[in-house]
Amino acid sequence: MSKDKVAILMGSASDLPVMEAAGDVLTDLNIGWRMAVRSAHRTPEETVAYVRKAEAEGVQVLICGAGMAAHLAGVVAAESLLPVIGVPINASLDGMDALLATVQMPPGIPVATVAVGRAGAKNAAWLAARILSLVDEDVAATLSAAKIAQREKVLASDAELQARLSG
Ligand code: RP5
Repeated sequence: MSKDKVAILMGSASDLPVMEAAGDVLTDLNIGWRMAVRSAHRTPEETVAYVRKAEAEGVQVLICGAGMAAHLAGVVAAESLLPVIGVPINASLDGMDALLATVQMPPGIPVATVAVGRAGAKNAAWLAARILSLVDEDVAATLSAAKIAQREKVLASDAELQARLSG
């Protein structure tokens, strides 16, 4: 059994500059993860094999990023009962093609679709952490601390702004 709780898949190595943001957030949250390039279109058999192995090794959430006709998250959701989070990537048409291909799943095969690009990749990791926190007290505690830190950061930036405006 591996310590990796999240697997990050991407349709092409060209997606890495976006998808690496998901790994960075998971690392910050102290959650084990793995990453691979698997294409729904170019390597369908290897994609399914990767998912099967990840399941067998204890991975609990799957994050899938792809651009253009982005079928990776949908194919993975069709193959696995694990929660699947889809990250649309802007490889053409400002990412609208990937957004619609990822989000418009038929009933019964859900893909939790986040925003296009790096913001979406980051939120995919945050959402994966929230899912894991349901059964992992350490992750729950890390998320609580992160929420407090985010609040304090915003309030500190406002205090700085107010000081500059009044000074
Ligand atoms: C998708 O096609 C990939 O996810 C990528 O976003 C896009 C272009 O792939 P490359 O031609 O750069 O390999 O399958």
